[in-house]
Amino acid sequence: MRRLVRLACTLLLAASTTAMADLQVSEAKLRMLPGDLPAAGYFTLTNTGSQSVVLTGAQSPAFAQVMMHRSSLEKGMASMQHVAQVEVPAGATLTFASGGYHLMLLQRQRELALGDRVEASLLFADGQSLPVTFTAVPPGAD
Ligand SMILES: [Cu+2]
Repeated sequence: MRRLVRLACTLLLAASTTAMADLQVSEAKLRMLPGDLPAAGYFTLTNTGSQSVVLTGAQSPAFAQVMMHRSSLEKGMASMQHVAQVEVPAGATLTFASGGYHLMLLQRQRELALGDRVEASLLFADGQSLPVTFTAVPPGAD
């Protein structure tokens, strides 16, 4: 029985590895602000697979907390909402960028300098996670 369970786990792992190959991340950048202000995470996520995926958040060992937000302009006022999940349909590209979806990363766990590479994972509703390397960029960078 134990062996069967282990086999099942191995198969599941193999399956999830295949599915993750259908997701591509590019342009992963962390816009750094001075002091202990939160950093903003931007990236482009493309789902090249045949099934939709649901992004539920992210985590990074370099930050105590990572939240998913969406900025919008309402009647000329900029506001920011917490986002619990974002669906990425098959074949679609989701962009996290200034003025729209972004990650908000709080409480740095170590010193970060511009140009540093910061490891993080994107988390999905089915339990999978996708490793992403962000590059720390200055506040004014796109
Ligand atoms: Cu935010």
